[in-house]
Amino acid sequence: MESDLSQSNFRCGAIALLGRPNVGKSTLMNKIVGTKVAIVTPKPQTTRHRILGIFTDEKCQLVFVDTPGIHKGTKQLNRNMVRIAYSAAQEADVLAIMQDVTKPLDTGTRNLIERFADGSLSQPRVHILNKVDKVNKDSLLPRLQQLQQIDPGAVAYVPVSATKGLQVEGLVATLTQLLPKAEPMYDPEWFTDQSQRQLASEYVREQVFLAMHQEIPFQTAVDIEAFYESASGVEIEAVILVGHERHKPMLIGKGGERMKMIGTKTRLGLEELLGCKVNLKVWVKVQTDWFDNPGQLTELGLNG
Ligand SMILES: Nc1nc2c(ncn2[C@@H]2O[C@H](COP(=O)(O)OP(=O)(O)OP(=O)(O)O)[C@@H](O)[C@H]2O)c(=O)[nH]1
Ligand SMILES: [Mg+2]
Repeated sequence: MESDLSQSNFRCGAIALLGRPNVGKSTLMNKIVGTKVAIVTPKPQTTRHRILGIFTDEKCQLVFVDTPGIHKGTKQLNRNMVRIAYSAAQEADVLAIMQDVTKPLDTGTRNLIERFADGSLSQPRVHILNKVDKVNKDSLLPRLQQLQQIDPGAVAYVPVSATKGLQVEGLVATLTQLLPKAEPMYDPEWFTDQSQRQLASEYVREQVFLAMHQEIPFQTAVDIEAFYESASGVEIEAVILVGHERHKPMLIGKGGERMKMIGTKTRLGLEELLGCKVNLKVWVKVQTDWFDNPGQLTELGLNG
């Protein structure tokens, strides 16, 4: 591969994955990269950071920039998340705008597309219609026509299934052609820019999102207080921050059962990711309204 990487036809660039929450941006990035670099849950607003997922082969290096779903929110955290998405779009070489075809093309999605298609950003736009495994093929044609009317200037409209991998190879080929001819930006062995510590924090948060309901996940953050290698593997100490006193017992569960489950599932996921034994300790701490406190958001790396 090394000799091929230095060929002048090699393409490399950044592709911003943009869209409403829950459309499958992180799922698609993980599928292409081949590793869970971004957490995925059935709940909206799962992604809070800008996360890189790097795919390299002999012809190209695609640097995906996964972003938080674009949504309306009054809390400082939500405003920061949306700002992260728009600034990732400005810096990318290609805009990949994703939607969920199992849901009608609603006003929020339409506004989002119009905002990117209004000429203020000059990069090529590719529309990705995700979750085609869940819909009848006949419903796709009217959807594509509707989309072409809203954004006739896009270079491609690609139906895919991120979970099943349908049309994903074709999408990668389309995106590659839109990237500049350039040398790789990252070591071909790398698949993300996140540290193992950041990944550990996200893996804990994923389990909190999966285990909890209503507003609790959205008002929860994870801080890794210690992460170090030991003779037996990796030692991790994580603190789950909850925004309200009443959330703490709910997260811990009867006799600590829920925390135990969150800890075990996180540990198993991290052991698979890191390829070694993980010793994980998790605590819960109340930090009132952290999601509206700029200082705390900065400390958690969530300041946008
Ligand atoms: N059936 C089906 N489900 C999918 C597909 N892609 C993603 N999903 C599901 O959609 C849900 C949301 O996926 P995510 O990848 O977290 O979505 P996201 O766009 O990153 O969401 P945010 O981070 O909240 O903006 C998860 O339950 C996924 O399993 C798909 O192709 N088909
Ligand atoms: Mg996501």
